Amino acid sequence: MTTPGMFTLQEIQTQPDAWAAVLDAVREQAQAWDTFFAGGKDGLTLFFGCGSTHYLSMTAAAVLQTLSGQAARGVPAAELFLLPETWIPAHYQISGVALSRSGTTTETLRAADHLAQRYAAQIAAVTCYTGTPLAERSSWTLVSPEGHEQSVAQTRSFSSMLVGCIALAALAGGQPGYLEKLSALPPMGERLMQRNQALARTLGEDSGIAQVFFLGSGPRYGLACEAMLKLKEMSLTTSEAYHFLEFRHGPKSMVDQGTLVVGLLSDVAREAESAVLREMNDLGARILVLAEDGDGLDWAEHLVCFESQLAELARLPLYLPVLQLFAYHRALGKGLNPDSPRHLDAVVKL
Ligand code: F1P
Repeated sequence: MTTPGMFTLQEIQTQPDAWAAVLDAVREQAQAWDTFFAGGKDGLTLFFGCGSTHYLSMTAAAVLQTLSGQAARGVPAAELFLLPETWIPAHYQISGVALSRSGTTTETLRAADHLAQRYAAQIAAVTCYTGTPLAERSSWTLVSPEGHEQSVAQTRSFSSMLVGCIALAALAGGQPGYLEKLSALPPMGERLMQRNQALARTLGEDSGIAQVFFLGSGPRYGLACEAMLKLKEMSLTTSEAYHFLEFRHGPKSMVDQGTLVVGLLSDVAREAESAVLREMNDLGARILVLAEDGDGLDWAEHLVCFESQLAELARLPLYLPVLQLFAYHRALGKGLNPDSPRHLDAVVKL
């Protein structure tokens, strides 16, 4: 017998195992990926996907560029075959990294074909299934072996593909030692969920929250978008994502007592980001902060601390589990089934 949300909860809770499994997969394939990244050195690497995997593409590109210095962008897959010249500069050697849980989304396959045919791009993929049409099109394929899911909304798949992308970026940046640091993530993810499950539930069941804004900058912007999508898909809640300082330029007019602002705080821009959150707090919003530690954040009503001691990019996956749990509890609180969101299919096939 299945109960509402059963699969989603199980997938969220088991994601640390999927992180460990994808790191093993990267270690096994490390040499093969060297050739992919060598090809992208003097060109532009385009990460692309749809929905969750588009948001992953933005974070993955930011991480690759930061760790390796190689130019990289995250792009919605359809843009690459509908409006390619708006994304692809002339005379650049293009490499493509297709991101797709299923490996069967039509737009992602078309984008891969278009890049290969029109731009002679080398194509790689990060996915959760073997033997897919996407894998057939890719000369390098990283499969997150435990990333597959029954639920429509991506949780374990997304975060495990993210761990895979960070590990690959570290290899591209000539930092193989980074993989050992990433190995610390699974137990940290477990602890984080244990410590914050009550908070996720309390916030999720709080019917005083009518709308949620997720703020994240740099590589955290894609994660803010993904958290926003999770809340929409599972719980049909009005939610939006912004870069931190963008929020002052208009969106803040939406803030009221029924607003929760979630800040995915960085180390590097922490002061400027905290100032935005404090301002929104003063305007009446409730605040949830996710940060490495609680220094200077005692004013925040809700705080999730990682205490990971990991480099900023290595700890990116830790932003996700508590926000996924929040979406899950909010869905259940509203009488919805987070396993099968309204109007959605697991894959969009055109
Ligand atoms: C991408 C995706 C999901 C979304 C939706 C449809 O699929 O857009 O992110 O939740 O249900 O598919 P994929 O290409 O990553 O398999």
